[in-house]
Amino acid sequence: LGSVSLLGEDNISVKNPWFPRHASDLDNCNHLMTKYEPDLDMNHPGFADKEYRARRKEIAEIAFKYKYGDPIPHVNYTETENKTWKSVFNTVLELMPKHACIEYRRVFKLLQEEDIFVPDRIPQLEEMSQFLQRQTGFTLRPAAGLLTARDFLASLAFRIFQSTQYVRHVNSPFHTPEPDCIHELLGHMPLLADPSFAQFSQEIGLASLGASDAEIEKLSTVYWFTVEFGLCKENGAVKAYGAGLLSAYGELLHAMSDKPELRPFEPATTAVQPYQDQEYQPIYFVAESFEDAKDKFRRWVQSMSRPFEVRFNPHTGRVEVLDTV
Ligand code: TIH
Ligand code: FE2
Repeated sequence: LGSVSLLGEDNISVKNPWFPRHASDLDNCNHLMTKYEPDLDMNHPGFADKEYRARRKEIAEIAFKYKYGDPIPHVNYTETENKTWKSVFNTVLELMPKHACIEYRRVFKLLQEEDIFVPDRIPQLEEMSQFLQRQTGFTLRPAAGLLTARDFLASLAFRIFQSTQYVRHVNSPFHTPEPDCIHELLGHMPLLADPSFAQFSQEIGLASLGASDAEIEKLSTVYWFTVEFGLCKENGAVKAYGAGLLSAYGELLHAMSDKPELRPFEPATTAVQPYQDQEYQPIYFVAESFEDAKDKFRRWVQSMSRPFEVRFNPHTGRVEVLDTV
């Protein structure tokens, strides 16, 4: 008999599960989910478009070759891709003053002042990564597509956001069921440049390291209803901060109409709310503020079963593990 280790429900060692301890370990955290790939999903607008599929492959190659520390390679976006960006960008410009939270609006303006957000061209991930680094220490790394929740959440622990770099199909500019760089750039980037939101994102990431499969499911549900589709209160009104709303004109208007149900954000119940990603959400959760969401989230994370605590050491860039049992 060899050494005996304690195994959890998913057969990984409970006391010593592998998870990334440093940003360079994320080179091993880019497993893809294939459910929405244009090659495999007959409903994808790019399914019958050979040229689109070839373009997706070309851009995905960048992510497959990418290693920690590399600058993110430049993509020469085509006229069609830039046109798609422009139409989404213009709808955001139009809807943002009324519906986006103040944190989003503040950074959006900054990005315009720095000429990173302009109507005529898609920002490059590398320039965006450098911008974020100056604001909150977040950086980007290119992702080939939708990642597993475990890999995606793990990167957040290091203030790294794995971002797609390809563009949605020109025939569906205002909503896509899979992430694309327009969603990442217009939806996620402004909030990742907000200090309080950046902290919240990192804490979801830290909570995911070494968590069980069941807990990863709960954390990704919380992520879904906050970072992707969250609403928050602002001077008595309801505003959007979720990236999936801010990058999708149709869903933003749906969220702001009287059709969906709005519930208060409460991690324990939000975490078990079933969700789908094919159509607009029937339910949204409303946070009092980022600070309040963070407080509630922290208290809830304490109830997780992980037999250790983790902490990010910003001086070394390493995650330290503290035994609690
Ligand atoms: N539905 C969003 C959009 O069209 O921009 C993209 C996604 C958000 C969450 C998952 S995919
Ligand atoms: Fe997203």
